Amino acid sequence: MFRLFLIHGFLGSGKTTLLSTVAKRLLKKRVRVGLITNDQVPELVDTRALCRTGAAVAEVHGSCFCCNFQGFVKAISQLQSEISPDFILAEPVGSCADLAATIARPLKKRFAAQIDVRPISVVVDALRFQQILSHSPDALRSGAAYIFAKQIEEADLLVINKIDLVSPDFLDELQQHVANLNPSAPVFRISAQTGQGVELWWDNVNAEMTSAARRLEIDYDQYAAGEAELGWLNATLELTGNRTDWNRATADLLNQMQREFQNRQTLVGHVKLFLETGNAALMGNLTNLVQPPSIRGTAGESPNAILTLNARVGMEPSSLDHLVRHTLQTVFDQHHVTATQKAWQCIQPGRPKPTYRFAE
Ligand SMILES: Nc1nc2c(ncn2[C@@H]2O[C@H](COP(=O)(O)OP(=O)(O)OP(=O)(O)O)[C@@H](O)[C@H]2O)c(=O)[nH]1
Ligand SMILES: [Mg+2]
Repeated sequence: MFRLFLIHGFLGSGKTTLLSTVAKRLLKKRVRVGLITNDQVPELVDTRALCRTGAAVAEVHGSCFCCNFQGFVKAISQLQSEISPDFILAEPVGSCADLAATIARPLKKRFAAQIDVRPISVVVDALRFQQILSHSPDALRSGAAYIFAKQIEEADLLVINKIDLVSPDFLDELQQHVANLNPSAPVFRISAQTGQGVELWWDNVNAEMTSAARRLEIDYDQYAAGEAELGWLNATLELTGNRTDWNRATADLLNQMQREFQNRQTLVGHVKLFLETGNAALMGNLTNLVQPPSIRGTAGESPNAILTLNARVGMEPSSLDHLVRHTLQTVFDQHHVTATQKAWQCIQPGRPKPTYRFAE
C-alpha cells in the first residue's frame, strides 16, 4: 500500500514548486517517491522540471485526470512497476475542478486495499487572490474565478502559498475570505519556494483525516465556460545560438510576452518555460501582468538548447498562437538564435466529461 497525495490549485499557484520541495525532502530521507504530472496536451514543462528532482515522474496528458481516470491509474501502475513507491504526489491541471468526486472517491472505492488516498490539498496563490480582491486588471474573469472558488470549496486542506510576497495583514484578510468559501478545511500558510510552513502542512496531510470529505455543488456549464476562456499552448523547439546568453534570451522572451499581454489586458494563467542545455537548465515563469517574470537556474553558453514552452492565457487559441510565434521570432532574431519546431499545439480546452463522478 502507498499514500497518494492530490495537490490541487489554480494555474500558477505553486503546485509543481511544492511537489519539488517535498520530493527533494523525501528523497533525502530515502523515501521512494513518485510524481504524476498532468496537462491537456503533451510537452509539459512540469514533467521536465520535476524529472530534475531525481524522483520518478509519470505523465498524464490529453485531458485532466478527472476525464481520464484510466490514464491516471496507468500512471500509478507505471510508478509502481518502476519504483514501488511509498508516496505518490499528483498534480492535476490547474484549471480542473471536482477532483474529489471524479478521482479521490473512485480511487477509494476501487483500490481501497492498495491506495491510501490522503486529504486533497488545494494550493491558493496569495498574490492572485490579492489581485482578485483588489479588482486589478488581470484579476480572474468570472468563469475562471468560478473554477478558482470551486477548487477552494472542495479542499480537505487549504494551503495559502507565496506568503513571502504579501503582508501578514493581508494574509489574515485572505484567510477570512478562504474560510468563507470553505469553513471546514484547516488552513496552512506556506512558501513552497522557501519551504516556510511546508513541514507543518505535510505533517497534517499525513495525519489521520478523511479525504474527499466535502460534497461539491458544481455547474459543469459554468466550469466548461471558465476553462474555455483560456488559450492553451504547448511547444518544444530545438534552438541553436552563437555564444547565446540563454538566461537573457528567455528573460527577454517572457518580458516581451508580458508587454503584449499588458497591451491586451488579458488574464495570464501561467506562461512557463524550461530550457535545457545538456546538464544545465533554467526555468522561467510568468503568472500575472504586474510582477516581473522569474528566471531560475542557469543554462550556460552551450550553442544548442531545447526549449519547452507552455502558455495558458485568456485569449483565443489563434491569437495566442500568433502572439507567441511573433514574440519568439522577434526575440530569437535579436539573439541570433535559429529555432526548429519539434512540437506545437495550441487549443481551447474542451468541455470536461469525467470518466466517473461519485458525488457522495
Ligand atoms: N515567491 C514565491 N514564488 C512561488 C512560490 N511558489 C511558487 N512560486 C512561483 O510561482 C510560479 C508558478 O509556480 P508553479 O509551481 O509552476 O505553479 P503550478 O501551480 O504548478 O502551475 P501550473 O502547473 O501551471 O498550474 C513560479 O514562478 C514559482 O517559482 C512561493 O512560495 N513564493
Ligand atoms: Mg505545475
